[in-house]
Amino acid sequence: MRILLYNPDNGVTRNFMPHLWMFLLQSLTPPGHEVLLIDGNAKPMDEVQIAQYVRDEKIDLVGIGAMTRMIAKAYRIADAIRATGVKVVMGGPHVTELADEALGRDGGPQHADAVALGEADETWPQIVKDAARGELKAIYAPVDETGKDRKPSLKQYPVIPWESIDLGQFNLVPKVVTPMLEKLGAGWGSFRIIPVESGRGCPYGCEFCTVTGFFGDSIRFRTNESVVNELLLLKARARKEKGQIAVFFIDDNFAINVKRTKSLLRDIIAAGAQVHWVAQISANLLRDEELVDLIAASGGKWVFIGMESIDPANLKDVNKGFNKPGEYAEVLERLAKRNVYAITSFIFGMDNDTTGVAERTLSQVRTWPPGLPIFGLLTPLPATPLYKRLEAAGRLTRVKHWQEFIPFAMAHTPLKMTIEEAHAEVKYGWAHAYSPEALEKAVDSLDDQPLGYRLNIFIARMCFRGIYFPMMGKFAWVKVVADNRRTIFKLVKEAVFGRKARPKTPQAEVVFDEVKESQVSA
Ligand code: B12
Ligand code: SF4
Repeated sequence: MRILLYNPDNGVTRNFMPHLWMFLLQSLTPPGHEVLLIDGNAKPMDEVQIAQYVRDEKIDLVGIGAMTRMIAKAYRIADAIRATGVKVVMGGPHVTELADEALGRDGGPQHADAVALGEADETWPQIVKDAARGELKAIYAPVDETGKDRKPSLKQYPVIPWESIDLGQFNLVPKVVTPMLEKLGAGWGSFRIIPVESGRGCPYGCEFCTVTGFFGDSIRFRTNESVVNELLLLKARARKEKGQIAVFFIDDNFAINVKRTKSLLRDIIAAGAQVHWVAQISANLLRDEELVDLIAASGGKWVFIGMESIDPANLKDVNKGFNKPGEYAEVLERLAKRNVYAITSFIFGMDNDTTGVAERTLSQVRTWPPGLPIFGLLTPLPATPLYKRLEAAGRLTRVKHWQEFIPFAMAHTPLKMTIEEAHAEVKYGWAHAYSPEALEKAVDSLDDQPLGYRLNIFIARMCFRGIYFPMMGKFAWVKVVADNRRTIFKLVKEAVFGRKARPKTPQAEVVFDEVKESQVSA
Protein backbone atom coordinates (compact mmCIF):
# COMPACT_ATOMS: atom_id res chain seq x y z
CA MET A 1 0.00 0.00 0.00
CA ARG A 2 0.93 3.63 -0.35
CA ILE A 3 0.24 5.19 3.03
CA LEU A 4 0.06 8.90 3.76
CA LEU A 5 0.58 10.18 7.30
CA TYR A 6 -0.75 13.69 7.71
CA ASN A 7 -0.47 16.22 10.54
CA PRO A 8 -2.73 19.29 10.22
CA ASP A 9 -1.23 22.74 10.55
CA ASN A 10 -1.70 24.51 13.87
CA GLY A 11 -2.62 27.82 12.20
CA VAL A 12 -0.01 29.72 14.18
CA THR A 13 3.57 28.67 13.62
CA ARG A 14 5.10 27.27 10.44
CA ASN A 15 7.82 24.67 10.17
CA PHE A 16 9.30 25.00 13.64
CA MET A 17 9.62 21.30 14.44
CA PRO A 18 8.41 18.08 12.82
CA HIS A 19 5.99 15.87 14.78
CA LEU A 20 7.55 12.73 16.16
CA TRP A 21 4.53 10.43 15.76
CA MET A 22 4.83 10.51 11.96
CA PHE A 23 8.46 9.39 11.92
CA LEU A 24 7.81 6.85 14.64
CA LEU A 25 4.87 5.22 12.85
CA GLN A 26 6.79 5.33 9.56
CA SER A 27 9.60 3.38 11.25
CA LEU A 28 7.09 0.91 12.73
CA THR A 29 5.31 0.22 9.42
CA PRO A 30 5.71 -3.42 8.34
CA PRO A 31 7.90 -3.91 5.24
CA GLY A 32 6.28 -3.87 1.83
CA HIS A 33 4.49 -0.53 2.16
CA GLU A 34 5.54 2.95 1.16
CA VAL A 35 4.91 5.73 3.68
CA LEU A 36 4.71 9.40 2.70
CA LEU A 37 4.59 12.21 5.25
CA ILE A 38 2.93 15.60 5.08
CA ASP A 39 3.17 18.06 7.93
CA GLY A 40 0.69 20.85 7.26
CA ASN A 41 2.90 23.27 9.20
CA ALA A 42 5.61 22.91 6.59
CA LYS A 43 3.46 22.13 3.57
CA PRO A 44 0.08 23.84 3.99
CA MET A 45 -2.77 22.17 2.10
CA ASP A 46 -6.49 22.75 2.04
CA GLU A 47 -9.17 20.11 1.60
CA VAL A 48 -9.18 20.34 -2.21
CA GLN A 49 -5.40 20.08 -2.44
CA ILE A 50 -5.15 17.10 -0.12
CA ALA A 51 -7.91 15.23 -2.01
CA GLN A 52 -6.06 15.92 -5.26
CA TYR A 53 -2.78 14.77 -3.71
CA VAL A 54 -4.36 11.52 -2.51
CA ARG A 55 -5.71 10.85 -6.01
CA ASP A 56 -2.52 11.83 -7.85
CA GLU A 57 -0.25 9.83 -5.56
CA LYS A 58 -2.59 6.83 -5.59
CA ILE A 59 -2.70 6.69 -1.79
CA ASP A 60 -4.41 3.62 -0.32
CA LEU A 61 -4.60 4.58 3.36
CA VAL A 62 -4.30 7.86 5.25
CA GLY A 63 -3.34 8.25 8.92
CA ILE A 64 -4.10 11.58 10.59
CA GLY A 65 -2.88 12.65 14.03
CA ALA A 66 -3.97 15.76 15.88
CA MET A 67 -4.18 17.51 19.21
CA THR A 68 -7.50 18.99 20.29
CA ARG A 69 -6.75 22.43 18.90
CA MET A 70 -6.18 21.03 15.40
CA ILE A 71 -9.01 18.52 15.42
CA ALA A 72 -11.53 20.63 13.49
CA LYS A 73 -9.03 20.99 10.65
CA ALA A 74 -8.15 17.30 10.94
CA TYR A 75 -11.82 16.35 10.53
CA ARG A 76 -12.23 18.60 7.48
CA ILE A 77 -9.18 17.01 5.86
CA ALA A 78 -10.39 13.52 6.79
CA ASP A 79 -13.81 14.23 5.25
CA ALA A 80 -12.19 15.39 2.00
CA ILE A 81 -10.02 12.28 1.83
CA ARG A 82 -12.87 9.89 2.64
CA ALA A 83 -14.89 11.52 -0.13
CA THR A 84 -12.25 10.23 -2.58
CA GLY A 85 -12.96 6.70 -1.35
CA VAL A 86 -9.71 6.31 0.62
CA LYS A 87 -9.88 5.02 4.21
CA VAL A 88 -8.80 7.27 7.06
CA VAL A 89 -7.36 6.18 10.41
CA MET A 90 -7.09 8.79 13.13
CA GLY A 91 -4.95 8.78 16.27
CA GLY A 92 -3.54 11.06 18.95
CA PRO A 93 -4.77 12.51 22.24
CA HIS A 94 -8.06 14.00 21.05
CA VAL A 95 -9.63 11.02 19.29
CA THR A 96 -8.37 8.77 22.06
CA GLU A 97 -10.63 10.65 24.45
CA LEU A 98 -13.48 11.17 21.99
CA ALA A 99 -13.38 8.19 19.64
CA ASP A 100 -17.17 8.28 19.15
CA GLU A 101 -16.94 11.82 17.81
CA ALA A 102 -14.40 10.79 15.16
CA LEU A 103 -16.36 7.67 14.26
CA GLY A 104 -19.69 9.51 14.06
CA ARG A 105 -21.14 7.47 16.90
CA ASP A 106 -22.17 10.48 18.97
CA GLY A 107 -24.86 11.64 16.59
CA GLY A 108 -22.48 13.80 14.56
CA PRO A 109 -20.92 13.10 11.15
CA GLN A 110 -18.34 10.33 10.73
CA HIS A 111 -14.80 11.54 10.02
CA ALA A 112 -12.68 8.41 10.41
CA ASP A 113 -12.99 4.79 9.36
CA ALA A 114 -10.82 3.70 12.25
CA VAL A 115 -9.41 5.17 15.42
CA ALA A 116 -6.19 4.17 17.18
CA LEU A 117 -6.64 4.70 20.90
CA GLY A 118 -3.68 5.78 23.01
CA GLU A 119 -0.14 4.85 22.10
CA ALA A 120 -0.17 3.16 18.71
CA ASP A 121 3.38 1.74 18.66
CA GLU A 122 2.05 -1.79 18.90
CA THR A 123 -1.32 -1.39 17.14
CA TRP A 124 -0.06 0.45 14.02
CA PRO A 125 1.49 -2.63 12.37
CA GLN A 126 -1.84 -4.46 12.89
CA ILE A 127 -3.80 -1.52 11.47
CA VAL A 128 -1.65 -1.59 8.35
CA LYS A 129 -2.05 -5.34 7.94
CA ASP A 130 -5.84 -5.15 8.40
CA ALA A 131 -6.13 -2.25 5.96
CA ALA A 132 -4.04 -4.10 3.36
CA ARG A 133 -6.47 -7.04 3.64
CA GLY A 134 -9.46 -4.69 3.46
CA GLU A 135 -10.44 -5.64 7.00
CA LEU A 136 -9.95 -2.42 8.88
CA LYS A 137 -11.71 -2.42 12.26
CA ALA A 138 -13.24 0.69 13.80
CA ILE A 139 -11.24 0.75 17.03
CA TYR A 140 -7.72 -0.32 17.85
CA ALA A 141 -6.85 -0.32 21.53
CA PRO A 142 -3.48 -1.17 23.06
CA VAL A 143 -4.52 -4.08 25.25
CA ASP A 144 -2.96 -7.38 26.29
CA GLU A 145 -4.43 -10.87 25.75
CA THR A 146 -6.75 -10.42 28.74
CA GLY A 147 -8.09 -7.13 27.37
CA LYS A 148 -6.19 -5.07 29.96
CA ASP A 149 -4.76 -1.70 28.92
CA ARG A 150 -1.10 -2.16 27.92
CA LYS A 151 1.44 0.65 27.63
CA PRO A 152 4.22 -0.11 25.14
CA SER A 153 7.64 -0.60 26.63
CA LEU A 154 10.23 1.72 25.13
CA LYS A 155 13.06 -0.74 25.60
CA GLN A 156 12.86 -1.92 21.97
CA TYR A 157 12.60 1.53 20.45
CA PRO A 158 12.82 1.61 16.65
CA VAL A 159 15.72 3.31 14.92
CA ILE A 160 14.35 6.40 13.19
CA PRO A 161 16.49 6.77 10.06
CA TRP A 162 17.27 10.46 10.62
CA GLU A 163 20.28 10.22 8.33
CA SER A 164 18.06 9.76 5.28
CA ILE A 165 14.76 11.48 6.14
CA ASP A 166 14.00 14.52 4.00
CA LEU A 167 14.06 17.44 6.43
CA GLY A 168 14.38 20.20 3.85
CA GLN A 169 11.04 21.71 4.84
CA PHE A 170 12.13 22.12 8.46
CA ASN A 171 15.17 24.35 7.97
CA LEU A 172 14.76 27.32 10.29
CA VAL A 173 17.50 29.47 8.80
CA PRO A 174 15.94 32.22 6.68
CA LYS A 175 18.11 32.91 3.65
CA VAL A 176 18.42 36.63 4.46
CA VAL A 177 20.20 36.08 7.77
CA THR A 178 22.56 33.37 6.55
CA PRO A 179 25.51 35.78 5.98
CA MET A 180 25.25 37.10 9.55
CA LEU A 181 25.00 33.63 11.04
CA GLU A 182 27.97 32.46 8.98
CA LYS A 183 30.02 35.07 10.82
CA LEU A 184 29.53 32.98 13.95
CA GLY A 185 31.55 30.21 12.37
CA ALA A 186 31.03 27.59 9.73
CA GLY A 187 28.13 25.23 9.84
CA TRP A 188 25.02 27.42 9.86
CA GLY A 189 23.70 26.47 6.44
CA SER A 190 20.71 24.88 8.14
CA PHE A 191 19.23 24.75 11.59
CA ARG A 192 16.65 22.19 12.58
CA ILE A 193 14.95 21.27 15.80
CA ILE A 194 14.31 17.55 16.00
CA PRO A 195 11.93 15.87 18.46
CA VAL A 196 13.45 13.00 20.40
CA GLU A 197 11.76 11.13 23.24
CA SER A 198 13.73 9.47 25.99
CA GLY A 199 10.72 8.41 28.03
CA ARG A 200 6.95 8.72 28.41
CA GLY A 201 4.58 9.43 31.23
CA CYS A 202 4.23 11.75 34.17
CA PRO A 203 2.50 10.76 37.39
CA TYR A 204 1.82 14.28 38.71
CA GLY A 205 -1.74 14.49 37.42
CA CYS A 206 -2.09 18.26 37.02
CA GLU A 207 -5.79 18.95 36.62
CA PHE A 208 -5.64 20.53 33.15
CA CYS A 209 -3.18 18.07 31.59
CA THR A 210 -3.92 15.13 29.31
CA VAL A 211 -0.64 13.38 29.91
CA THR A 212 -1.28 11.42 33.10
CA GLY A 213 -4.54 10.06 31.65
CA PHE A 214 -3.11 9.38 28.19
CA PHE A 215 0.37 8.00 28.82
CA GLY A 216 -0.51 6.71 32.27
CA ASP A 217 1.31 7.27 35.48
CA SER A 218 3.63 4.40 34.64
CA ILE A 219 6.81 6.00 33.44
CA ARG A 220 8.76 4.22 30.76
CA PHE A 221 12.22 4.95 29.41
CA ARG A 222 14.27 4.07 26.38
CA THR A 223 17.70 2.66 27.06
CA ASN A 224 20.46 5.24 27.39
CA GLU A 225 22.22 3.53 24.52
CA SER A 226 19.34 3.97 22.13
CA VAL A 227 18.99 7.69 22.96
CA VAL A 228 22.74 8.26 22.66
CA ASN A 229 22.82 6.48 19.29
CA GLU A 230 19.98 8.66 18.03
CA LEU A 231 21.85 11.81 19.06
CA LEU A 232 25.01 10.56 17.37
CA LEU A 233 23.02 9.93 14.20
CA LEU A 234 21.61 13.44 14.27
CA LYS A 235 25.00 14.94 14.97
CA ALA A 236 26.54 13.06 12.07
CA ARG A 237 23.82 14.36 9.80
CA ALA A 238 24.38 17.96 10.92
CA ARG A 239 28.11 17.60 10.29
CA LYS A 240 27.57 16.10 6.86
CA GLU A 241 25.21 18.91 5.89
CA LYS A 242 27.40 21.61 7.45
CA GLY A 243 24.37 22.64 9.45
CA GLN A 244 23.11 22.65 13.01
CA ILE A 245 20.67 20.36 14.72
CA ALA A 246 19.16 20.97 18.13
CA VAL A 247 17.05 18.41 19.92
CA PHE A 248 13.76 18.89 21.73
CA PHE A 249 13.42 16.10 24.29
CA ILE A 250 9.66 15.92 24.17
CA ASP A 251 9.33 13.81 27.34
CA ASP A 252 6.56 15.20 29.49
CA ASN A 253 8.94 15.65 32.38
CA PHE A 254 12.50 14.91 31.27
CA ALA A 255 13.85 14.59 34.84
CA ILE A 256 10.89 12.74 36.35
CA ASN A 257 13.39 10.13 37.57
CA VAL A 258 16.38 12.27 38.44
CA LYS A 259 18.73 9.32 38.91
CA ARG A 260 17.96 7.99 35.45
CA THR A 261 18.20 11.43 33.82
CA LYS A 262 21.62 11.97 35.35
CA SER A 263 22.76 8.59 34.08
CA LEU A 264 21.51 9.41 30.56
CA LEU A 265 23.22 12.79 30.58
CA ARG A 266 26.47 11.23 31.78
CA ASP A 267 26.29 8.70 28.94
CA ILE A 268 25.63 11.46 26.42
CA ILE A 269 28.72 13.31 27.63
CA ALA A 270 30.85 10.15 27.70
CA ALA A 271 29.87 9.31 24.11
CA GLY A 272 30.51 12.87 22.87
CA ALA A 273 26.87 12.94 21.77
CA GLN A 274 26.16 16.47 22.98
CA VAL A 275 23.95 18.62 20.84
CA HIS A 276 22.14 21.74 21.98
CA TRP A 277 18.91 20.60 23.55
CA VAL A 278 15.65 21.76 25.09
CA ALA A 279 13.50 19.76 27.50
CA GLN A 280 10.47 20.11 29.73
CA ILE A 281 11.30 19.76 33.42
CA SER A 282 9.14 20.79 36.35
CA ALA A 283 10.65 23.37 38.72
CA ASN A 284 10.69 21.06 41.76
CA LEU A 285 13.12 18.71 40.01
CA LEU A 286 15.60 21.48 39.27
CA ARG A 287 16.65 21.85 42.92
CA ASP A 288 19.42 19.34 42.28
CA GLU A 289 22.72 21.15 41.56
CA GLU A 290 24.37 18.07 40.06
CA LEU A 291 21.46 17.59 37.66
CA VAL A 292 21.76 21.18 36.50
CA ASP A 293 25.53 20.78 36.06
CA LEU A 294 24.90 17.75 33.86
CA ILE A 295 22.18 19.54 31.91
CA ALA A 296 24.66 22.28 31.00
CA ALA A 297 27.54 19.93 30.27
CA SER A 298 25.44 17.70 28.01
CA GLY A 299 24.27 20.58 25.81
CA GLY A 300 21.06 21.66 27.58
CA LYS A 301 20.30 25.24 26.55
CA TRP A 302 16.63 25.79 27.32
CA VAL A 303 14.37 24.23 29.89
CA PHE A 304 10.61 24.53 29.54
CA ILE A 305 9.09 25.01 32.99
CA GLY A 306 5.33 24.87 33.51
CA MET A 307 5.20 27.53 36.21
CA GLU A 308 1.52 28.18 35.47
CA SER A 309 0.99 30.81 38.17
CA ILE A 310 2.79 32.84 40.81
CA ASP A 311 -0.17 32.30 43.12
CA PRO A 312 0.03 29.19 45.36
CA ALA A 313 -3.78 29.13 45.71
CA ASN A 314 -4.15 28.76 41.94
CA LEU A 315 -1.54 26.03 41.86
CA LYS A 316 -3.30 24.11 44.60
CA ASP A 317 -6.61 24.42 42.71
CA VAL A 318 -5.17 22.68 39.63
CA ASN A 319 -3.36 20.00 41.64
CA LYS A 320 0.03 21.55 40.97
CA GLY A 321 0.85 22.49 44.56
CA PHE A 322 4.29 20.91 44.07
CA ASN A 323 5.22 24.11 42.21
CA LYS A 324 6.53 26.62 44.76
CA PRO A 325 6.51 30.17 43.38
CA GLY A 326 8.84 31.19 46.21
CA GLU A 327 11.63 29.11 44.65
CA TYR A 328 11.14 30.08 40.98
CA ALA A 329 13.82 32.80 41.10
CA GLU A 330 16.35 30.50 42.74
CA VAL A 331 15.74 27.74 40.17
CA LEU A 332 16.15 30.17 37.27
CA GLU A 333 19.33 31.64 38.76
CA ARG A 334 20.72 28.13 39.17
CA LEU A 335 20.13 27.47 35.49
CA ALA A 336 21.34 30.88 34.30
CA LYS A 337 24.61 30.47 36.20
CA ARG A 338 25.31 27.61 33.76
CA ASN A 339 23.94 29.59 30.82
CA VAL A 340 20.83 27.52 30.63
CA TYR A 341 17.70 29.62 30.24
CA ALA A 342 14.05 28.92 30.79
CA ILE A 343 10.85 28.97 28.80
CA THR A 344 8.48 29.89 31.60
CA SER A 345 4.89 29.02 30.87
CA PHE A 346 2.00 30.78 32.63
CA ILE A 347 -1.73 30.16 32.55
CA PHE A 348 -4.19 32.98 33.15
CA GLY A 349 -7.89 32.67 33.87
CA MET A 350 -7.37 30.39 36.85
CA ASP A 351 -9.97 30.48 39.57
CA ASN A 352 -8.04 32.77 41.90
CA ASP A 353 -6.86 35.16 39.17
CA THR A 354 -8.10 38.73 39.26
CA THR A 355 -7.46 41.57 36.83
CA GLY A 356 -3.85 42.73 36.83
CA VAL A 357 -2.56 39.15 37.03
CA ALA A 358 -0.44 39.67 33.90
CA GLU A 359 1.35 42.73 35.29
CA ARG A 360 1.82 41.05 38.67
CA THR A 361 3.36 38.06 36.90
CA LEU A 362 5.54 40.22 34.67
CA SER A 363 6.81 42.23 37.60
CA GLN A 364 8.26 38.97 38.95
CA VAL A 365 9.48 37.81 35.55
CA ARG A 366 11.45 41.06 35.14
CA THR A 367 13.47 40.24 38.27
CA TRP A 368 14.51 36.84 36.87
CA PRO A 369 17.31 36.04 34.41
CA PRO A 370 16.14 36.66 30.83
CA GLY A 371 14.08 33.82 29.40
CA LEU A 372 11.07 33.17 27.24
CA PRO A 373 7.82 33.73 29.10
CA ILE A 374 4.73 32.35 27.41
CA PHE A 375 1.13 32.95 28.36
CA GLY A 376 -1.98 30.87 27.77
CA LEU A 377 -5.49 30.49 29.14
CA LEU A 378 -6.78 27.69 31.30
CA THR A 379 -8.29 25.30 28.76
CA PRO A 380 -10.56 22.39 29.62
CA LEU A 381 -9.21 19.67 27.32
CA PRO A 382 -11.57 16.73 26.90
CA ALA A 383 -11.41 14.01 29.55
CA THR A 384 -9.13 15.97 31.86
CA PRO A 385 -10.16 16.33 35.52
CA LEU A 386 -10.48 20.06 34.82
CA TYR A 387 -13.03 19.45 32.08
CA LYS A 388 -15.04 17.18 34.33
CA ARG A 389 -14.99 19.66 37.23
CA LEU A 390 -16.10 22.60 35.10
CA GLU A 391 -18.74 20.54 33.33
CA ALA A 392 -20.17 19.33 36.65
CA ALA A 393 -20.25 22.91 37.91
CA GLY A 394 -22.03 24.09 34.75
CA ARG A 395 -19.21 26.50 34.02
CA LEU A 396 -18.40 25.49 30.44
CA THR A 397 -19.46 28.21 28.01
CA ARG A 398 -18.40 26.31 24.90
CA VAL A 399 -18.86 22.65 25.71
CA LYS A 400 -17.27 21.39 22.47
CA HIS A 401 -14.87 24.30 22.03
CA TRP A 402 -12.62 22.29 19.69
CA GLN A 403 -15.29 22.04 17.04
CA GLU A 404 -14.89 25.74 16.41
CA PHE A 405 -11.37 26.37 17.54
CA ILE A 406 -10.51 29.96 18.45
CA PRO A 407 -6.92 30.56 19.56
CA PHE A 408 -6.51 32.16 22.99
CA ALA A 409 -10.21 32.09 23.82
CA MET A 410 -11.64 30.66 27.02
CA ALA A 411 -14.29 27.97 27.01
CA HIS A 412 -15.43 28.54 30.60
CA THR A 413 -15.98 31.44 32.95
CA PRO A 414 -13.24 32.12 35.47
CA LEU A 415 -14.41 32.79 39.03
CA LYS A 416 -12.97 36.20 39.77
CA MET A 417 -12.95 37.95 36.42
CA THR A 418 -14.82 37.89 33.15
CA ILE A 419 -13.77 35.94 30.06
CA GLU A 420 -12.96 39.22 28.29
CA GLU A 421 -10.77 40.32 31.19
CA ALA A 422 -8.88 37.04 31.06
CA HIS A 423 -8.33 37.50 27.31
CA ALA A 424 -7.03 41.02 27.94
CA GLU A 425 -4.57 39.68 30.54
CA VAL A 426 -3.06 37.24 28.04
CA LYS A 427 -2.75 39.96 25.45
CA TYR A 428 -1.07 42.23 28.01
CA GLY A 429 1.37 39.48 28.95
CA TRP A 430 2.50 38.87 25.39
CA ALA A 431 2.55 42.53 24.36
CA HIS A 432 4.70 43.60 27.30
CA ALA A 433 7.03 40.60 27.46
CA TYR A 434 7.83 40.81 23.73
CA SER A 435 7.83 44.55 23.09
CA PRO A 436 10.96 45.88 21.32
CA GLU A 437 12.01 47.47 24.65
CA ALA A 438 11.64 44.17 26.51
CA LEU A 439 13.64 42.35 23.81
CA GLU A 440 16.41 44.94 23.95
CA LYS A 441 16.54 44.69 27.73
CA ALA A 442 16.77 40.90 27.61
CA VAL A 443 19.66 41.06 25.12
CA ASP A 444 21.45 43.79 27.09
CA SER A 445 21.11 41.87 30.33
CA LEU A 446 23.47 39.29 28.80
CA ASP A 447 26.06 41.94 28.10
CA ASP A 448 28.83 39.95 29.74
CA GLN A 449 28.15 36.95 27.52
CA PRO A 450 29.49 36.01 24.09
CA LEU A 451 27.56 37.23 21.06
CA GLY A 452 26.16 33.76 20.46
CA TYR A 453 24.20 33.89 23.71
CA ARG A 454 22.69 37.25 23.02
CA LEU A 455 21.78 36.23 19.49
CA ASN A 456 20.28 33.06 20.88
CA ILE A 457 17.94 34.92 23.22
CA PHE A 458 17.09 37.50 20.60
CA ILE A 459 16.22 35.00 17.88
CA ALA A 460 14.32 32.82 20.34
CA ARG A 461 12.29 35.79 21.54
CA MET A 462 11.56 36.90 17.98
CA CYS A 463 10.29 33.42 17.16
CA PHE A 464 8.35 32.96 20.39
CA ARG A 465 6.40 36.17 19.94
CA GLY A 466 4.96 34.40 16.91
CA ILE A 467 3.04 32.06 19.20
CA TYR A 468 0.67 34.89 20.05
CA PHE A 469 1.22 37.39 17.25
CA PRO A 470 1.16 35.21 14.14
CA MET A 471 4.11 35.91 11.86
CA MET A 472 3.24 33.70 8.95
CA GLY A 473 3.58 36.26 6.19
CA LYS A 474 6.63 38.19 4.99
CA PHE A 475 5.01 41.53 5.85
CA ALA A 476 4.57 40.54 9.49
CA TRP A 477 8.26 39.62 9.68
CA VAL A 478 9.35 42.87 8.03
CA LYS A 479 7.34 44.83 10.57
CA VAL A 480 8.77 42.97 13.52
CA VAL A 481 12.30 43.41 12.19
CA ALA A 482 11.68 47.13 11.72
CA ASP A 483 10.32 47.47 15.27
CA ASN A 484 13.40 45.78 16.67
CA ARG A 485 15.94 47.54 14.43
CA ARG A 486 17.92 49.04 17.34
CA THR A 487 18.70 45.65 18.86
CA ILE A 488 19.30 44.06 15.46
CA PHE A 489 21.70 46.86 14.53
CA LYS A 490 23.65 46.38 17.76
CA LEU A 491 23.95 42.63 17.21
CA VAL A 492 24.87 42.91 13.53
CA LYS A 493 27.48 45.53 14.33
CA GLU A 494 29.05 43.24 16.86
CA ALA A 495 28.90 40.25 14.51
CA VAL A 496 30.66 42.18 11.77
CA PHE A 497 33.11 44.36 13.68
CA GLY A 498 33.39 42.48 16.95
CA ARG A 499 33.61 44.15 20.33
CA LYS A 500 36.75 45.42 21.96
CA ALA A 501 36.03 45.00 25.64
CA ARG A 502 33.44 42.74 27.04
CA PRO A 503 33.49 41.43 30.56
CA LYS A 504 33.30 37.66 30.46
CA THR A 505 32.04 35.04 32.86
CA PRO A 506 34.79 32.45 32.51
CA GLN A 507 32.56 29.55 33.49
CA ALA A 508 29.97 30.49 30.89
CA GLU A 509 32.58 30.71 28.17
CA VAL A 510 33.89 27.24 28.94
CA VAL A 511 30.48 25.54 28.85
CA PHE A 512 29.61 27.23 25.57
CA ASP A 513 32.88 26.33 23.92
CA GLU A 514 32.69 22.74 25.07
CA VAL A 515 29.34 22.21 23.43
CA LYS A 516 30.33 24.04 20.30
CA GLU A 517 33.52 22.03 20.08
CA SER A 518 31.76 18.72 20.59
CA GLN A 519 29.29 19.64 17.84
CA VAL A 520 31.93 20.07 15.21
CA SER A 521 34.42 17.45 16.22
CA ALA A 522 32.57 14.39 17.55
C1 B12 B 1 6.10 18.15 21.72
C2 B12 B 1 4.81 18.71 22.23
C3 B12 B 1 4.46 19.95 21.79
C4 B12 B 1 5.25 20.73 20.78
C5 B12 B 1 4.65 20.39 19.39
C6 B12 B 1 5.57 20.61 18.26
C7 B12 B 1 5.94 19.36 17.54
N1 B12 B 1 6.21 19.56 16.31
O1 B12 B 1 5.97 18.26 18.07
C8 B12 B 1 4.96 22.17 21.25
C9 B12 B 1 5.92 22.55 22.35
C10 B12 B 1 4.98 23.23 20.19
C11 B12 B 1 3.58 21.96 21.86
C12 B12 B 1 2.67 22.95 21.98
C13 B12 B 1 1.40 22.74 22.47
N2 B12 B 1 0.93 21.63 23.05
CO1 B12 B 1 1.93 20.03 23.17
N3 B12 B 1 2.83 18.46 23.54
C14 B12 B 1 3.96 18.01 23.12
C15 B12 B 1 4.25 16.70 23.83
C16 B12 B 1 5.11 17.00 25.04
C17 B12 B 1 4.90 15.61 23.04
C18 B12 B 1 4.20 15.21 21.75
C19 B12 B 1 4.87 14.01 21.21
O2 B12 B 1 5.54 14.09 20.19
N4 B12 B 1 4.73 12.86 21.91
C20 B12 B 1 5.37 11.63 21.56
C21 B12 B 1 4.54 10.93 20.48
C22 B12 B 1 5.17 9.63 20.12
O3 B12 B 1 3.26 10.72 21.07
P1 B12 B 1 1.94 11.15 20.32
O4 B12 B 1 2.13 12.35 19.51
O5 B12 B 1 0.84 11.15 21.29
O6 B12 B 1 1.75 9.92 19.31
C23 B12 B 1 1.41 8.61 19.73
C24 B12 B 1 -0.10 8.37 19.84
O7 B12 B 1 -0.85 9.50 20.18
C25 B12 B 1 -0.47 7.83 18.52
N5 B12 B 1 -0.76 8.72 17.42
C26 B12 B 1 -0.59 10.06 17.30
N6 B12 B 1 -0.98 10.47 16.10
C27 B12 B 1 -1.43 9.41 15.42
C28 B12 B 1 -1.94 9.28 14.14
C29 B12 B 1 -2.31 8.01 13.69
C30 B12 B 1 -2.82 7.85 12.34
C31 B12 B 1 -2.18 6.88 14.54
C32 B12 B 1 -2.56 5.55 14.06
C33 B12 B 1 -1.67 7.02 15.82
C34 B12 B 1 -1.29 8.28 16.25
O8 B12 B 1 0.66 7.06 18.17
C35 B12 B 1 1.86 7.68 18.62
C36 B12 B 1 2.79 6.61 19.09
O9 B12 B 1 2.28 5.91 20.20
C37 B12 B 1 2.80 16.27 24.25
C38 B12 B 1 2.73 15.41 25.46
C39 B12 B 1 3.06 14.00 25.07
N7 B12 B 1 3.85 13.37 25.85
O10 B12 B 1 2.64 13.51 24.04
C40 B12 B 1 2.11 17.59 24.43
C41 B12 B 1 0.65 17.69 24.07
C42 B12 B 1 0.43 16.96 22.78
N8 B12 B 1 0.48 19.12 23.88
C43 B12 B 1 -0.63 19.56 24.31
C44 B12 B 1 -1.03 20.91 24.27
C45 B12 B 1 -2.34 21.25 24.96
C46 B12 B 1 -0.26 21.86 23.62
C47 B12 B 1 -0.61 23.35 23.50
C48 B12 B 1 -2.03 23.62 23.09
C49 B12 B 1 -0.23 24.00 24.81
C50 B12 B 1 -0.65 25.43 24.90
N9 B12 B 1 -1.56 25.69 25.81
O11 B12 B 1 -0.18 26.26 24.18
C51 B12 B 1 0.39 23.82 22.43
C52 B12 B 1 -0.28 23.91 21.05
C53 B12 B 1 0.70 23.91 19.94
C54 B12 B 1 0.16 24.38 18.67
N10 B12 B 1 0.52 25.57 18.26
O12 B12 B 1 -0.61 23.70 18.06
C55 B12 B 1 -1.49 18.46 24.87
C56 B12 B 1 -2.56 18.04 23.89
C57 B12 B 1 -3.81 17.61 24.58
C58 B12 B 1 -4.92 17.54 23.61
N11 B12 B 1 -5.98 16.90 24.01
O13 B12 B 1 -4.86 18.06 22.54
C59 B12 B 1 -0.41 17.38 25.19
C60 B12 B 1 -0.89 15.94 25.16
C61 B12 B 1 0.17 17.70 26.58
C62 B12 B 1 -0.83 18.07 27.62
N12 B12 B 1 -0.51 19.08 28.39
O14 B12 B 1 -1.87 17.52 27.80
N13 B12 B 1 3.41 20.69 22.23
S1 SF4 C 1 3.93 18.02 35.45
FE1 SF4 C 1 3.52 18.61 33.32
S2 SF4 C 1 3.30 16.67 32.19
FE2 SF4 C 1 3.14 16.18 34.38
S3 SF4 C 1 0.93 16.16 34.77
FE3 SF4 C 1 1.71 18.23 35.27
S4 SF4 C 1 1.46 19.45 33.40
FE4 SF4 C 1 1.23 17.28 32.83
